[in-house]
Amino acid sequence: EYQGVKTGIGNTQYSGQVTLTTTQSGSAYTLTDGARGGHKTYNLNRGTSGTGTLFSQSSDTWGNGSSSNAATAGADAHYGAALTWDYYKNTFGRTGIKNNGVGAYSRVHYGNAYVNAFWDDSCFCMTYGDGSGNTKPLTSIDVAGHEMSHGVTSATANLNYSGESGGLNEATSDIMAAGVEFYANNPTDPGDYLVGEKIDINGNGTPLRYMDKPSKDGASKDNWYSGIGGVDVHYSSGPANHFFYLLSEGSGAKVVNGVSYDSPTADGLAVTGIGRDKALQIWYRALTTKWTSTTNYAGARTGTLAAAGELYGTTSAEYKAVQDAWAGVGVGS
Ligand code: ASN
Ligand code: ZN
Repeated sequence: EYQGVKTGIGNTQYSGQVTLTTTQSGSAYTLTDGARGGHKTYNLNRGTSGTGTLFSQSSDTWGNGSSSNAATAGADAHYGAALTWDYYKNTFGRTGIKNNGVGAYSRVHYGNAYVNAFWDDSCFCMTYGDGSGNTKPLTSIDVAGHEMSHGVTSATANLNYSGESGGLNEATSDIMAAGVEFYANNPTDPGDYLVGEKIDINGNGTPLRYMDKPSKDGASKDNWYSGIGGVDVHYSSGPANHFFYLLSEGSGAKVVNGVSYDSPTADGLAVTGIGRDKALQIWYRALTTKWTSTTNYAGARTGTLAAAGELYGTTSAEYKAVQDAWAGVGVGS
């Protein structure tokens, strides 16, 4: 019987109509991405264990844009996984989460009205709940990029998920999520320095996190302080997210893709941004070649400076911007 890589259509909830890489097997199509390590997307149908069933149907058009159609979340998740694969491959030359060419798998419709998504190293898989009222699945591009990047962190620096290293682990996922979202260049979900702006987790349209001024979420820290290692890793990520924003875009007011940002600095001094692409290269190089499981904020500064020195030279504007952006969030001087 015929087997082959196909290009299907996804009618997603958060990203409009997209193309999906699928597999034809006889008369059926499945959400199996033969172009990206065989990444498969499964329907848990509200279960919480195993893999449920591989999405399979007689047509290669998936979902209808509404959460009431089970394949819609499948389309969003399959698309997000493909984007994340392509982003790492084309931005950093990384082929898959472990850089071994092997795809992970996704599970959607986890539990009942489960308002979270998570990466799990032990199954090498990612899982999405359906959100409040089972109508807001957590399958947006940035959440996919965030969760799969936890797998990349595990496979590289393996930053411990507590204390300052835990904040750096969380920030790495937020930073790479922004990278994936900008890379996608999707008109329905343009790139931004916000996390979770599509999934309405607060019920009032606000995002989960803000990278220009993390404290806008009411809990995240804008700047490093002694003792920040004692707060939840999703809030101690703040200074690193803030660093990344400052390094990319610089301090002060700015509009990017129609979103207004205003990023103050801890020391009141201006930071001149070097652009997101260079900032991502510096962060990724530090993550994959400088940091270890116990790296703290001081070590993150040292590692990103070493990375910037190797990439651009120690007398470069990029190196100085890394120094200035860390000073802007209270790390080093
Ligand atoms: N969605 C959460 C996160 O990726 C799950 C967790 O707490 N690890 O951070
Ligand atoms: Zn996370």
